Amino acid sequence: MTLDKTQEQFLEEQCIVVDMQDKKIGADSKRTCHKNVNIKKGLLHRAFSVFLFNSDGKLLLQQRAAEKITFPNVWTNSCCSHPLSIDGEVESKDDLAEKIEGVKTAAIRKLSHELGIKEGTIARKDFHFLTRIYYRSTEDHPEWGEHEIDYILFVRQNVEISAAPNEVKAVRYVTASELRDQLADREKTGETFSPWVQLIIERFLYSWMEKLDDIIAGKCGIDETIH
Ligand code: DMA
Ligand code: MN
Repeated sequence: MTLDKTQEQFLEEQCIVVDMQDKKIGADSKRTCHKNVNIKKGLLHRAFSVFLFNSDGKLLLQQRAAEKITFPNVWTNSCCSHPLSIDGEVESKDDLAEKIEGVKTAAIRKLSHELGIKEGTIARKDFHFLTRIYYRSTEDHPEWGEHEIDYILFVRQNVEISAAPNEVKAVRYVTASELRDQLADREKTGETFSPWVQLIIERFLYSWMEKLDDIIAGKCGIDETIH
């Protein structure tokens, strides 16, 4: 199968390889990190998932572009990617606060790249780290999968979106109840959702949305557990 040329270039990005405690043990290409053969040997990398809400508390969903090599066309959370093994995104010592700062830098970079939200639009302090989720999927595609420690970031801000067509097919804002209905109706509508967003929605998201005001006010503290 031929891969999209633009997306193929991104396969050379250097992801941060970690152990099960999220301690950095090296770097490897996005290509190597996402091949099921390597995942099955235990190769694990760091990622992030941004959940962006507007001032009404509606969540921004994105549908991934058909060109995406991993998980094309599926609906997922606002923006996902990986902090890279580059200055400002990788930590110098095994310190969670420093890792979170690196993830925020990567999130700012990808919100701009995927959704056209210019750097500086969302202040660093307005990204609220909630927790880390360990996640693995090798069943959706014969060749490509995911195996990550995923940093969850919440933002509530109205933003102007100008999506990159090679990354994003569509976007929409949903309430919690609309999201419930859309998941329940997916056989009927033919929409598909990413396996990680399904896991996060089922296990965590609705209770987080109920306390969105407290999360955004910084009242919930940092969870050091990896779930
Ligand atoms: C990977 O996101 C991150 C998660 C949490 C699955 P992605 O495949 O969208 O990465 P990228 O945008 O860098 O291709
Ligand atoms: Mn990944």
